[in-house]
Amino acid sequence: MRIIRYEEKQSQSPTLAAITDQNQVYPLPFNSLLEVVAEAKVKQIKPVEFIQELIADSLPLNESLQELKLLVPIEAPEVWASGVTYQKSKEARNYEATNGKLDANTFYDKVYDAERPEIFFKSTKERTIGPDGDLFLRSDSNWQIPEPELGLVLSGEGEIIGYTIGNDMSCRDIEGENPLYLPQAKLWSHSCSIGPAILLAETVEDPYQFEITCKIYRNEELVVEGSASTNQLKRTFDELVGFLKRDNIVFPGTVLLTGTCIVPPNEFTLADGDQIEILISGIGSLTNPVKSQVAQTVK
Ligand code: DO4
Ligand code: MG
Repeated sequence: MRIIRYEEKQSQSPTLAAITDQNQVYPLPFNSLLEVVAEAKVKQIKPVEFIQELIADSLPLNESLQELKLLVPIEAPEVWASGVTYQKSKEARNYEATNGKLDANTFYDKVYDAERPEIFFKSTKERTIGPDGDLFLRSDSNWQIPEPELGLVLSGEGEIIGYTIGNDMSCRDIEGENPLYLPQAKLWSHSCSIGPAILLAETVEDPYQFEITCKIYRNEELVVEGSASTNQLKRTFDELVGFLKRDNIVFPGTVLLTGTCIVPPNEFTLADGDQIEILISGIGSLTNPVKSQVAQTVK
C-alpha cells in the first residue's frame, strides 16, 4: 500500500490518497499520512489496516496515477541525509577529495568504518520539491550530480512509518575542495526532491532488498544509467535513525535519506535541461527536470 498527495483538478487543493497493489487510487479523508498514522494508533491497528477499512466502501478515482498532478507525498519539515554508507560513495568521495588518488586513506574511509555514521542536514519543506518539480543547479559549481537514495519517513518518535525516494543533489567540486563546505555542496534552493509515493513500512517484507535505478536523459537520450540495491548498505536503518534521534528533536514527517549507492561517471556533470529519473522497486519512479538556478524568494 502506497500513499500519495495530488492536486485535485477542480478545487486545486492537495489531496491525500492510497494506492492499492492493483494501482487503484482512493482519496482519503485526511490531510497527511501523519494524521492517518495517529488515528490508526488511537484505534490500535496498523495504518494499512485502517486505510483498508477507510477505502472498503468507497470507489477509486476514474483517473489513473499517471494522470494525476502529484505533489510531495509528505511536507517533510526537515530532510536529513546519511553519507558514505555504501562502498561506491566512499570511492567517489575519495576520488573528488584527492584528485583521483583512490588509495588515499581519508576521513571518508574513517567514517565508513566508524561507529558513528555521517548524518547531515539536507533540506527544509520550502527547499524540497516533489515529482516533476524543477531541480536547480548551483551557479558556482561545475561538477554536479544527483544522488538517488532510499528515504525513511519518520514519526515524531523516530519510528519508520514508510519508505520514499529521495534525490540528494550534490556538488562534487565544492565538497572535494574542502569537506567544511559540505552544507554548500548539499543544500540550496530546490536541491532535494522526494516522492512520488510513500510505501507503508508494515507492508515491506525486507527493506534491504530495494532495487534502485537512476537514469539521466539529455536531449531525450539516455546518457547515464546505474543500478544498485539496499542490500549493499553498510549500516542498518535503525542505526542511522538512532544517531539522528540522539539528543535531538525529530519533527513528525522528517525524512532521513540513507546514502547513495549510484554515482555517475567521474567526467559527468548535470546540465540545464537534463531529466533525472530514480526508480525504487515497490515505491515508483521520481522524475525531475534540471534547471539553471533562478532567484528564489520565500513565500
Ligand atoms: O560525505 C558526503 C556526503 C555523501 C553522501 O551524501 C552520500 O554518500 O550519499
Ligand atoms: Mg547523499
